[in-house]
Amino acid sequence: MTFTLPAPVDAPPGDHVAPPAGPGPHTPDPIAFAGRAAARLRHTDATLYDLLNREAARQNNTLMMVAASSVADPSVLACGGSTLGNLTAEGYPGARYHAGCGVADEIERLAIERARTAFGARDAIVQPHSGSSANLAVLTALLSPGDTLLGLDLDCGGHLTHGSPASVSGRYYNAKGYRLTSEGLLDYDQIRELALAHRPKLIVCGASAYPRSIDFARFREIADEANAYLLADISHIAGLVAAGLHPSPVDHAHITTTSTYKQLYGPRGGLILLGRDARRAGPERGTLAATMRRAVFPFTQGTPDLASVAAKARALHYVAGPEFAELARRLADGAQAIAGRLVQRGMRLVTGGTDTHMVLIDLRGTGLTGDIAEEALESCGIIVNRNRVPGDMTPVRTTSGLRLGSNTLAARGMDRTAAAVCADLVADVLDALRAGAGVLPEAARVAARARVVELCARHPLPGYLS
Ligand code: DSN
Repeated sequence: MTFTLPAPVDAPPGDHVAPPAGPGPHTPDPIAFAGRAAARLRHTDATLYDLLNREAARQNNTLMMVAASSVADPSVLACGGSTLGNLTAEGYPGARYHAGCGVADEIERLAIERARTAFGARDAIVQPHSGSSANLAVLTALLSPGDTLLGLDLDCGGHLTHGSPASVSGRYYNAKGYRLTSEGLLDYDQIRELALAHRPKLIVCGASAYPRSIDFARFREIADEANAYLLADISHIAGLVAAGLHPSPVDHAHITTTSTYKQLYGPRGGLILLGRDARRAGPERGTLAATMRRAVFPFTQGTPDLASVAAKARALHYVAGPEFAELARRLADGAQAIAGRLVQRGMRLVTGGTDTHMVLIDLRGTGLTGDIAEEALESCGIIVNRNRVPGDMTPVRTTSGLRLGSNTLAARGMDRTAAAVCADLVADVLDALRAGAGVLPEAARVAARARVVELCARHPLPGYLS
């Protein structure tokens, strides 16, 4: 099957047929049916219902401190479970390959407009199923198999899609990696040297485990000098960027990507954003923005998940509003408080602290490994993830570090003081684990669990219980 180039998103609307009727007496409420659906599920599939219930309880009764996670407002999840999930619609607004997409077109245009507003972007593509899908679309659009890309090594905090041999990004392309200084910081001189030596077609900046600010302007200087495209993956810091608490890459990078479920408190999904380079010529035909649209559909994805697009629209509306600025401030303050308290408690942190939501504990020299520490914390209801730290020689499933984040704590309304209490809890468990030579004494586990339950009760997940 061949496809014609989808029309640009900003093409004049009108090439779709309006839906025959608006809401009427036989129109199901797009969201309220969820309550009836829950009852239906309970009666027809009690096994699954119970599992979903257990997961809801687990989330409310544990301290989620995984830096890559957050908690979406229930209205975001409801959009994701709306009737839009029934719609099949390839293509873009005004240029679909199926009938019946008039309302979906309006919703996708709304999501695009909200993404542009939230990030000050000239263009946005809201269909990627995830941050990884967004990155792979960019890679496949800009590189041919065998072309060179330069990204942060996975064991220095890079992402699988930035050139890891475990992913398409490192298997199909000639991936070169840059590393960190001995203090765990990006080394822009080294990145420049590697860029000039290897002449990559694409440089990727952004990270999954890097707690400090990234100088996107410096990356663009290097990319321009090496005649490379620059991709900024801001999946971890998108909320801080939107709130102005971290410099934005949108007008520095040729293309910016992000997942939507971390700091945007949205559904699982991804975005592609374009700034000042949106209208420049792409590598083949049309603008860079048009190239990216084709890269998502039809090159790497088929039908979009339009319910997820609606959920992104909902989350992005919140991101652009005043409450989000407070939330972002709280999550940045919370991470500072966690880092400060952990240092006071004698823990070594990668880079000594944080500029973001993320804190990386270096467990080397403590006698503990990341996997043992992660498991002990989970047994107390504190959810973190084991993570390699720069220079880590342990296997990926063992690791010498822990990665913590403040996104969900902030959403639960926790201020600096409450975040420091969470850090104390982590430190108490790790101290007890060390004292027990890698086995957490039961009394310590019970005491920590009780404090977690009490904290969670005081700071319930927002909007889920009432
Ligand atoms: N990129 C993975 C992480 O940072 O944990 C999942 O989002």
